[in-house]
Amino acid sequence: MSTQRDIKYLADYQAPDFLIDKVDLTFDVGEMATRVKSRLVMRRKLGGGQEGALVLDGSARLVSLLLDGDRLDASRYSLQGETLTITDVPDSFILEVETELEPAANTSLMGLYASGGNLFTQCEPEGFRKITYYLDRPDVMAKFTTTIIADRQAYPVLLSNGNKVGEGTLDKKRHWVKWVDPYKKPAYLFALVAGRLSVLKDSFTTRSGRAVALEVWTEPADLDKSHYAMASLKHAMQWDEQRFGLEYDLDIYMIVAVGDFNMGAMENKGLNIFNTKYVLARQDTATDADFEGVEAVIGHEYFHNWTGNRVTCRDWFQLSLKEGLTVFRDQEFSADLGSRAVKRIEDVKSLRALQFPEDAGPTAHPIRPASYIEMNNFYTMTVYEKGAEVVRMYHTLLGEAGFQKGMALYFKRHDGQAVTCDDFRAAMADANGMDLDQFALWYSQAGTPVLKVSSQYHAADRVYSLTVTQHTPGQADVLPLHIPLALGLVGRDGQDLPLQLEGEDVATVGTRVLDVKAQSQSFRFTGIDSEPVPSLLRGFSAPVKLDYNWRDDELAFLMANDSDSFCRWEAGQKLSERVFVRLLGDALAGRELRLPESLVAAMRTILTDLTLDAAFKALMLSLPGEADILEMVDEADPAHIHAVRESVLTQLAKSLRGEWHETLKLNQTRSYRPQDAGQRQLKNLALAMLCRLPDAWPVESAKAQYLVADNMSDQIGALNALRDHDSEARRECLEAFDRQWRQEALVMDKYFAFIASAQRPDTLQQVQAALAHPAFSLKNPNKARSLLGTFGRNMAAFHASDGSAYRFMADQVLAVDAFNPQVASRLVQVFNRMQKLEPKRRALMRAELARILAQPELSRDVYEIVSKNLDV
Ligand code: B3K
Ligand code: ZN
Repeated sequence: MSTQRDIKYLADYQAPDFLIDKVDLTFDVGEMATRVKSRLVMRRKLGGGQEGALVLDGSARLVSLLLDGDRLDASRYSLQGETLTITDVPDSFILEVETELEPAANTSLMGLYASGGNLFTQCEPEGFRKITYYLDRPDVMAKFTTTIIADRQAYPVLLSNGNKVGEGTLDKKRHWVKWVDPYKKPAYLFALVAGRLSVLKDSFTTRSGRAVALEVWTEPADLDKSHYAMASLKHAMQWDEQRFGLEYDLDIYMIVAVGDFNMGAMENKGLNIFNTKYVLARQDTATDADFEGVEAVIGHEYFHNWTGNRVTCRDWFQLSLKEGLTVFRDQEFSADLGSRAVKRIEDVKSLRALQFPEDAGPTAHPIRPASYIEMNNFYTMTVYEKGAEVVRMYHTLLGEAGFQKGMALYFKRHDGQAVTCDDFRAAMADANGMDLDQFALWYSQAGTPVLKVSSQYHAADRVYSLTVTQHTPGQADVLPLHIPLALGLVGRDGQDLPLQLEGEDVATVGTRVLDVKAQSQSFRFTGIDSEPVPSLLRGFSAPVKLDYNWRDDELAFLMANDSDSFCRWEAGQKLSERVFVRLLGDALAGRELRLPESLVAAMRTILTDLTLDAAFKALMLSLPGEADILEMVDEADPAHIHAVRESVLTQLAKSLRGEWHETLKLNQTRSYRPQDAGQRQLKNLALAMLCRLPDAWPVESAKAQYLVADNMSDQIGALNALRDHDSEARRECLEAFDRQWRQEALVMDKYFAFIASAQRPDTLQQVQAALAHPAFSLKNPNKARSLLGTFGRNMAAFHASDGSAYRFMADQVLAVDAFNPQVASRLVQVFNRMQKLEPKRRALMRAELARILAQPELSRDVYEIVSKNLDV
């Protein structure tokens, strides 16, 4: 195996032998050639290997190397792979490194790269080494000064981290700007932007009265779409002061939007770089969900300033230290600003749809992985979203006040340091005098635990007992976890019963949290006069699967009565899951697919309930997705899953046509107001359901809505209702959409996602044709994700029984891997659920994966994923 495939292990961690006190960078930028001079003030760490050589990370073209002013000739250093070794260095010294880069040729979008004629950096996790030679690891923190020199016309705007301390002209054509970041930081937080950009300016006064300049930079044509991002930033700054007591620490906070970006955004100190998708939003170009995404990601990157930047990770295995915590913070931010109930359900939905499968598949890993080949592959749903659930469990166990005490101790101990997940756990434990030793297992064990609960009611002694057992399928050597189980017992009248465990003096009212710690454990509630319905895992208090055998009528009862909105929603999901499992059996046996009246009745109750909040109602009415259903069965036939779900939807459309129609009428919103998002969602759901009827009028009303829409949610909502049709209306609307939005990159992403998600026999051909659309480019990550990523989630089309779509996707993965391994490595994960499929498709997938693995030039990103899938 080549060194490229080396595996890195957490257990091998060693502190660095050298420190960097100060970094002075000078960039002379140009798209074809950029010269980087780096001056490092370094010293050997006391106690470090006294004689050891200096080993730096880097892959840029090395121009020169000076040690304490002396030029080093080739005999004094060796350059192998990404490692530069300088054999003989004193205990403290100045190292000057000059490198040359070609940003225009950098298609990986890591390091310094060009996009639309402007220059941007992305350094996390290991992109800085593509710029210069350095100790490119998060536990080396240094103070950075950055001078940027550039042609004034081509690059009028020159940005870097920290505060601007000087600028001037060099000659007729060139100018320079100097930035100083007063805070120590690891190299992954370095950023530079150079180009022609426009700015939206504002300011924020912190609670201690400091004025902070706020700037959102975009392409000139996009500036009028930057206002929501600015408003979100101000909300985030205020929220972090109010809820966490955390204040911003520089004089300026900049956000720059770029159209070519590998992920969502990047929290570089004082200079966030964002995918345009999470900055630009205007009512006519962005949906309500897009606006929500902007607010959440702006918040997320801002919150990193404390959880990630001021306190960072010791090594990349600890990534969840900053990501899990920061996702938890952004979730709470959105919950506090919007609807807490809706936000929680949305988060759990996406955890289940995306993280649970990951945790059950070939790439399963604990939130703190023990090893990796390519770190970029570990920016996963597990590290982020399950990591956030783990942080939420501290919150559930300690309460808001206890959690904040833990946070305060964490910052007191570790501000300015690079630390581990254990340090975080210790702060939470010590601040609260709580034993969290067993809780550590959440960081080292993969897989989704199953909590099996059974109940018994003893009428004679008025005792209701619950027995809880835990196990984690698919994982060897797992120990029992510490699981907070929030629950309530609902009485016949629909009210929560007072809860008193045997041996307790007083009863508590409402929800309480049980500490589940053993493999099997019983809880006895006393003073229970009649058998209650248990409401379990309230608020989704732990990232587990709950197994309790409710009767159908009990689920309907919880759906109508549970005081916990998550469990109310969950009861509905459980009911429909049962229906799906039953109907899948029918499909397999060739029986007719008939929807039980109980599900229709439950849906009718929801649809006609005028007291429910619209967004919550839309969630209650949405059924588990095809990917969720895939997880419920083995040897799955995707065609069956698709047919069953479609049939359920169509039957629900028919049986409740009157109710859907009424919903459509009741939720017409006149002119656009942001706060009507829930109504728009409900209306568009009703429209899509009605378009499943054989009638012509819903198609006409979708077209009419399309034509008059004054916002993107309604425009795309109408288009989506027509998505699977073969109507003239669909063709006209789609063409109009293409004409209207051809120049708006983010809106065209919706166009490509639309094509790739259609449930039509010709979807693969349409996707293939779209590759040649003038607005499409495989090189742009947003485009690749919209078209190919969406297509990979299209159950019916992607799993065509002849394997044609698998072959197409494998070809695309290889094409993308040749220029952008990170994007390719995400795309190839559409094959991750191979083991869930029936044998024929599994074999077809395996053959494509084997073909990918046989490519001689495969990136280590794709290699790591594919080899895990093939178990080689
Ligand atoms: N920290 C970055 C992610 C970097 C991903 C590198 N492949 C964004 C975020 O989580 O805020
Ligand atoms: Zn993050």
